[in-house]
Amino acid sequence: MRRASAPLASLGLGLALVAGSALPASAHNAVVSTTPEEGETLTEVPEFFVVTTNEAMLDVGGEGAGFAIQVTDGSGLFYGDGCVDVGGPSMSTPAALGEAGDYTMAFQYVSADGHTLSDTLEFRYEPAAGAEASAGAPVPPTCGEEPAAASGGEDPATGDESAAVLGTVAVIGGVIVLLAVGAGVAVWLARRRRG
Ligand SMILES: [Cu+2]
Repeated sequence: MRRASAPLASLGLGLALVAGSALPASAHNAVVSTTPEEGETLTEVPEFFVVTTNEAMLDVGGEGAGFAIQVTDGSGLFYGDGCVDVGGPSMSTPAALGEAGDYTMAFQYVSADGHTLSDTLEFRYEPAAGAEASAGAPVPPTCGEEPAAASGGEDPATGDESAAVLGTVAVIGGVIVLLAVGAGVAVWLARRRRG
């Protein structure tokens, strides 16, 4: 009972901290490194394209909702499989590139404060002669689907509006709980360290 009360009190304090700081904008995650870097010339395709920020990204639900890395060539064709893996402060996607030329990497992530941020960077690809070029797709790839299935107009979207609203409410609630727990743990750890 005595042991449980410290974390619980910390959680309460965490909730209070979150409530008190919810209105003043907290700092956004800042990008600290990317693969490739802005303006870089790649001579071979890296294993992953990566964006790393200064703190953990907010992957509510653990499925990468709101996260994206899109690589396009000079003619607007998309490369890669559309899958994004979020881990702590970084997100990555398996890298693929086509012919030599100029490319753009656009990316979007959810900051620790719940805000969605995006940016783009330019890079160049100059592979050795004979390097294998991946095929580009005319539309952004969707993770888990074959690229550019430009056939039948069947739209698999089924969610109605109330489901979307409920989902939004659930996400906001989840964010608040996560922030509160995080702040509580931080306070608890700080107290432990001090004590
Ligand atoms: Cu923000």
